[in-house]
Amino acid sequence: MAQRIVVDPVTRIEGHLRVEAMLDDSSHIHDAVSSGTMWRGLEVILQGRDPRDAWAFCERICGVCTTVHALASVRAVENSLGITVPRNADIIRNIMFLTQMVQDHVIHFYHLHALDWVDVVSALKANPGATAALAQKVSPSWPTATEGYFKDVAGTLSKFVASGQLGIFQNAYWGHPAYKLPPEANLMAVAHYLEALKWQKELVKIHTIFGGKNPHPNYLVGGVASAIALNGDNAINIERLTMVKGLISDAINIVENLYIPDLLAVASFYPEWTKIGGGLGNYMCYGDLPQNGIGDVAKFRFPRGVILNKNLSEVLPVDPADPAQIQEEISHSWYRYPGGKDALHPWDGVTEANYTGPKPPFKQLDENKAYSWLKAPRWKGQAMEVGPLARMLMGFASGRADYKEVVTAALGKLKVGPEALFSTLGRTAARGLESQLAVHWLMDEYDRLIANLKGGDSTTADTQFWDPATWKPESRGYGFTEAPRGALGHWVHIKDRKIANYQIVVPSTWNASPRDGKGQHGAYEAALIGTPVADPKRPVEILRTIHSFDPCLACASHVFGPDGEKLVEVKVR
Ligand code: NFE
Ligand code: MG
Repeated sequence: MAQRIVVDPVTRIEGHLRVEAMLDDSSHIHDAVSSGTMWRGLEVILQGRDPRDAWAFCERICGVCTTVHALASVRAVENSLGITVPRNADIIRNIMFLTQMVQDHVIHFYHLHALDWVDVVSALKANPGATAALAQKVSPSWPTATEGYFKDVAGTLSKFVASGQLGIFQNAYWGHPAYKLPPEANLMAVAHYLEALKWQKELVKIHTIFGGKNPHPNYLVGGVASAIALNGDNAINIERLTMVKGLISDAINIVENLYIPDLLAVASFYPEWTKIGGGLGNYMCYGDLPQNGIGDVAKFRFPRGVILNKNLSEVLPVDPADPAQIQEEISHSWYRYPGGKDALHPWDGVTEANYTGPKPPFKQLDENKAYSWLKAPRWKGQAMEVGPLARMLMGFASGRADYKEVVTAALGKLKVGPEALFSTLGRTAARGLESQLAVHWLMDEYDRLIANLKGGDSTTADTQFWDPATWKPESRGYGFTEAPRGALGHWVHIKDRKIANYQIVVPSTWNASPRDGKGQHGAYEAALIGTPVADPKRPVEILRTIHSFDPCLACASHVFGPDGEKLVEVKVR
């Protein structure tokens, strides 16, 4: 029967997202609405401040992508002021960036997304001996694959369930027929969920070494806030760097022997999800991981570009500084632009709230009017998907052998062709394959750092333009990165040594964007269309596709209600 399903809030994400899905008579989604339901106004807070401080404010947009806003911010200010950072600073930033990416992807897979595919309650029916045999087959190099170990995990789990306090496993559609894993695979996944949870806090010690803390490590305009003296006692020395190397080795072990085997094992039970959830078919990357300075885009390990209509034979160029390329539209957003304009490049961007939605509590949004706190970013007027799938496709389409190798190996193991990438499962797999590349690049960056230090260069910052007296009266700049969820850009306009305007366009804003003036859907909305929903009261299918993007609405709207009021009407788990 035709009906409208509301999921609000979508959980196991960061921030506040509401999704409305319209079902047709055959219970397929024929249209969808993605709405960011909170507002903060960070871009407004930045106006009038010292541009050297902007990173510290921006970084606190989010506790999930804990460093990327600082990175984009210092790059924007450096671009504006004409600062080139020393080689060590580029490398240390790359190390901090990759550390965050790998941690975030592992957390997403095990802790935010796996429970869409893994039925925790079914794990109670597993035979621990059979689970150990399965685990030995799936990941032969992982040490915990014993009967006794799985018996213990099952015991802990049944105590949770018996007490009625599922804690972190509360609230999901347990027992839903869409869960396809046998009990043993479910138990294995639950055990690895707990192991990954313990490990993820270790990796980010790399941030505490180079940036003093995590989350939100320290950054610096002109370089990094890490003094290095290999044989000293009062700076980062060889003992600390050796610890970094150990943490990277552990990360390689986790990604190769736990994450990737689990990902492929789970994926093999859900082949139908390689045909669902593809969506826009347009992909965009700004690129990152400079090997020869931020200006040498051709040498980035994450390539820049746009792919249109799934056409992998052509990668189009992207220029974040070109007002004709990147614009944010507001025809379906709760904002106002001066002069009634509908689209602005971020250098001229304006953040002025204009709520015109229904008075809460309300039943449904009207997609023909404004319906989100997210703007609608567009590339040359087109909606784009950003993120791990976009990056893997960009590497593949750019002819990069390293990308082709991991993609081809995974497709071979799952016995599917490249078209399977354009799907919900393709998006989820891309995140794992990207982690496989990223974790080895992390070790490469570490080796580059050591080589550079041993070559006698220990400079980590260039402070010649630190003093505002050296700045031009007015300048503009942009900074970018490939955040875990995709292309992230910051644009700054500096005037009289202060921030005159600051605009942030975030990956989840691209992906979760509302419709634009031409009625084009954002990536979430487009990906939901065509999805069959077996039970409208328990729409696990909606969660699978939305979670495959790894939403972060805290980033996306960089904003929340002045009274923290909830705009919630219907609660679906
Ligand atoms: Ni808050 Fe973020 C990432 C940024 S949003 S998580 O990754 O930038 O998409
Ligand atoms: Mg913004």
